[in-house]
Amino acid sequence: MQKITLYTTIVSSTLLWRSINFIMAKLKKKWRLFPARHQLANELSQKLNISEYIAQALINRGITNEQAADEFLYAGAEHFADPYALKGMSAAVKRIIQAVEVQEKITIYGDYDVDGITACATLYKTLTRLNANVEFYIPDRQSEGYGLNPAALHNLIDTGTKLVITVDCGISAIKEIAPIGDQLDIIITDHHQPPSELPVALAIINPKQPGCLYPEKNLAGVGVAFKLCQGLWQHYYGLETKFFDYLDIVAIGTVADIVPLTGENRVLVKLGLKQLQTTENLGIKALLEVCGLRGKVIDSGSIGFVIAPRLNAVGRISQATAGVELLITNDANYAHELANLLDGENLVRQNIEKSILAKAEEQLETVDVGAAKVLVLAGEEWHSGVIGIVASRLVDKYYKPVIMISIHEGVGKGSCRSIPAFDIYTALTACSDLLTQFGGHRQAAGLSISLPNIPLLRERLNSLAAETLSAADYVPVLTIDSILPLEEISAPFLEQLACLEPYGFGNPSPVFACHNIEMKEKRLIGQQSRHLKLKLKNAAVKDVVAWNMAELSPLLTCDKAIDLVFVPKYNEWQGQKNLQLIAHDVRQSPDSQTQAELNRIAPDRTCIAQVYLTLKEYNKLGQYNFSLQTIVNKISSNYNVVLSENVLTMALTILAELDLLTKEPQEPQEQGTFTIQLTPSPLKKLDLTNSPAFQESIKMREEYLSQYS
Ligand SMILES: [Mn+2]
Repeated sequence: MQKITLYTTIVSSTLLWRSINFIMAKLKKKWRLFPARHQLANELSQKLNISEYIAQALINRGITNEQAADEFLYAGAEHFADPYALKGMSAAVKRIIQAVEVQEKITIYGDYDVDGITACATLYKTLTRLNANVEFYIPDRQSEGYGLNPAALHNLIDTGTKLVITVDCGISAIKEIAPIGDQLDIIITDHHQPPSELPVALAIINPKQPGCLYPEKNLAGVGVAFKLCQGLWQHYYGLETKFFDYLDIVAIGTVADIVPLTGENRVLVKLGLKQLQTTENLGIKALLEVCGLRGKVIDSGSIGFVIAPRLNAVGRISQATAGVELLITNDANYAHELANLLDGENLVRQNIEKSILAKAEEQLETVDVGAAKVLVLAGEEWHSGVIGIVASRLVDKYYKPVIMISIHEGVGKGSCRSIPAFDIYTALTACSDLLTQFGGHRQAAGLSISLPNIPLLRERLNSLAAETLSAADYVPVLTIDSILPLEEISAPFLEQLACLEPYGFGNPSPVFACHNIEMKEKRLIGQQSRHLKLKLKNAAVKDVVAWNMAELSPLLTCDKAIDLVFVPKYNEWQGQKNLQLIAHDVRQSPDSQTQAELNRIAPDRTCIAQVYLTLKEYNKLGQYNFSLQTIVNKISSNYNVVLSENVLTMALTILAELDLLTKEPQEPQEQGTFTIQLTPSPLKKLDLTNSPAFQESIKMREEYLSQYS
């Protein structure tokens, strides 16, 4: 018995050690600060009456002039482009009107993902309001797959459909459409990349097709469907009538499809989110209630993490039709029934996901994960609708490219998710001789493979990654907009910050950093104590929450200083608004030894203040001429700090850039001596970050630290 216990102790401590090693590796993130553009930020800040830090965030997003910034901050419906600028719009509208007039049966042909479901619902609701005779069709994910298929089209012909309008699919359906001939009119609306040869259809609406001058190329499928609705509405009710009734649905599809939230997409989502908050849509209302979002602030995160997975779940597990039904129903009871169904399906999906994730982690136990460059995992009958999500989770956890392969009847179907440095599509192309089929893009792809080739693929991808990636490519990068003094965070600041929303793909939330903030309390919170809560010894902000970062806790010591990467947010609880920082990363500020090292590289605030005060003391005594060594000696005796002449020179440059002193070589020229005179103390509060040399200094210190962490 004794022996066995000992044995298990050894095994578990080895495992524990491995996992600790792993967590340490995972925690290490590189902090990368955007270059500060003080002059421009200052200019924008004054012209738009916004904080300089907000202006800098705009600049970081490529918005560098007043007009662009104004449009970005206050974008509204006036930025919607004319739907008739889409090639094919007039022809499509004309044919649909004709169908409405003679009550021909129209079928909307959609897709089982959230984009397809919402596109279908938006067009269905619009056509119903225009008194069309309309139905919809969503192919089954498992038995039919994505896009148009001949059997489904023939079935539609047999049941009396005269006009098919596709949403979120159809642009590649040359073969499927060709044999239909004139038995059916087809209007294609899609947003996927068109192939070189387009299908023969009555009209094609796709902003990416050749010859389409529409300015917004990145619309989701639901965005394209919405433009068609807008076009129809304008035809019936004139140019002046705005048609924005279903933007709540449009926002859900646009966020879920992960198209860039810039330009028209951003406006659609911005207005749509507002509409969601007070939605009249019975299905959405019921769904919000089921997932506990009723009455809460709904942002793009609520769509991405709560609403979309539930709509997606029905398409993944059973029938996506229920998703469309939910969005179009006018019956409150039915809406609740469907919302519960979706929620239940999502629970099923979560459980399948958990069990596959557990099996994947089990396989990883037998692999040297630290040494692997690409993780290739395979299992019998892993649910094909869920392996992509599991692959994403593993990428989040291990920060390595992951391929999850589900084996069914001797054939492997895989979902690939990658890290930014590794182009998985190009890598698969290089392995195409091992694959039966593959497709996708840089960060996500799919493949089919025969079983014997799986180990070969693993080997080939690992050596490819070993050749092309460096160790640094496996360190996640945290991009920081600017160093933000906590005193800057105020109600108006947060209001201005909110104008940059909605965040998401293509428009990430601004992220800030601060250094040397004393932390006086830490504790674990939440279920299974997964989250970390910190209390700061700071007048402006006291609370920091670090979601899912409990493992950082042992690395932090109370009553010492920390460095933080964060997003400021109001936390609303029981009617109380409380400012908190949502941490993206936390680390202990460098200890005194590292601090001393840092002071040999570049000056920080304290060091600059010491230089300033020392010079002030001399000037008071009427002394203006110095060698650098004199100042170094004086600072050393005053503060017990040894500065290098280099660092002192940088500090003097920073003070000069802030107009706090003038520094001239002494006349007659004597080697290494200067006349240094302080200017009268400035009245307004001093901002060190206005000095480019100070920015440079921060960067040098950051780089030094990143080598050490
Ligand atoms: Mn889509």
